[in-house]
Amino acid sequence: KDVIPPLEQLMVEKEGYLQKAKIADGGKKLRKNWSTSWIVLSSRRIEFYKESKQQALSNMKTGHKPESVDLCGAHIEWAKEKSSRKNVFQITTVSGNEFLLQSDIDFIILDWFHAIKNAIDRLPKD
Ligand code: I3P
Repeated sequence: KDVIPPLEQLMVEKEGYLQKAKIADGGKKLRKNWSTSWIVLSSRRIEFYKESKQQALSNMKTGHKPESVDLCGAHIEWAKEKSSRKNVFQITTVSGNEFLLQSDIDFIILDWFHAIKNAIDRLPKD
């Protein structure tokens, strides 16, 4: 166990706070529940932390794991019709998990959209 992933998978490309709602798990619809999440994008995955960055870092030492999303084969698209909020996009994973991400601040959500889209486009589709 404790396999160390390749270095490029450990490289953080972007991190920050966004509003997040998971709306499906394995294709099964979930009740929408928005909350603030600290989000870490690396080349092939996104990690969603429920806590602040500081809290998440201290929890890591105790083996606490964030929700981790494999971006291989994932889709990203704007999802205006999925929320009454502005600036919402959706990530759908191969495993059928669906996440909405949102910020009221236009440049923040645009930066995230392009960063995640670029990461997905660089990955093999399967
Ligand atoms: C939901 C909550 C969400 C809202 C969602 C509501 O109600 O108000 O914030 O999504 O709308 O159903 P509840 O807390 O009772 O589950 P938005 O903020 O994204 O609009 P929806 O059902 O139209 O998705």
